[in-house]
Amino acid sequence: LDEIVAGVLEDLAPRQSSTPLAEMRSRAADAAPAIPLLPRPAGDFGLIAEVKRSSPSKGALSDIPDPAELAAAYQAGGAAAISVLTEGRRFNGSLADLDAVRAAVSIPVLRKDFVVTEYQIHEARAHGADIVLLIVASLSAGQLAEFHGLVTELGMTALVEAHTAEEIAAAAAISAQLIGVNTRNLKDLSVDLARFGPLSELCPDDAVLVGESGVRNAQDVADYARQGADLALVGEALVTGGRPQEAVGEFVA
Ligand code: IGP
Repeated sequence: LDEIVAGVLEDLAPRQSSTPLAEMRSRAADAAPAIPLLPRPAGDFGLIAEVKRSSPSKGALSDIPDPAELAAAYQAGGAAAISVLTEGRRFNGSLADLDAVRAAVSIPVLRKDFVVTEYQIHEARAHGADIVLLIVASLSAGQLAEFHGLVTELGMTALVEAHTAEEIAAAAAISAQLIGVNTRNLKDLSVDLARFGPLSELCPDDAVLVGESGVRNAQDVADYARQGADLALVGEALVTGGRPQEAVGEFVA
């Protein structure tokens, strides 16, 4: 994680020198208002469908559709929101992908990146993001509280991602409304959906819960739902399955 964050900061430097923070702040303030994901309709299970080109565990995903077309298919299939990877080095994502997806859909869009500076939050909003991922494991308690406050202040929703009981306690401490439990082990990249249930029980009762990673099919989505998830975040299976619209429909049925 430290290595990924170092790369993220290196890639950020040239952007920040061409568009300084003050300018990015004003672009964020001028952007069309964020589209709310919350509250979710009661009893309605939702899918956050991800645009993903590559991953550290699988490498480049082959024959992936154009991000705008993929996102439009997700929306047509009934996705609750679209996640777009913008991290460049490991995931081969970009802000251009975020722009393309934003232009293609009217549902909430999540900027999925390793957010470690205030700048990236203004940048997300300036590029039309409605939701920003905050990964507890990559932030201090002070940064988590500060960034969560800024995301909220800009009218966006924070998806606070946790992997462990300690990280869920940190999410609860800032009263996160949307908590993602990532069932991928960050050290060995293995996925175990059964990690969701025990961790979800530690979350505040009023938080909306997202099961993240490892979904291969509708049964896996049902597995997250059975364990108490309100939403599932699905990348690879939708990107590589060849029928994104139909798959989203099947996964939320
Ligand atoms: C999607 P999958 O196994 O469906 O492709 O996983 C998503 O959970 C994964 O991309 C993810 C991620 C992250 C990526 C979850 N948390 C943090 C980068 C950073």
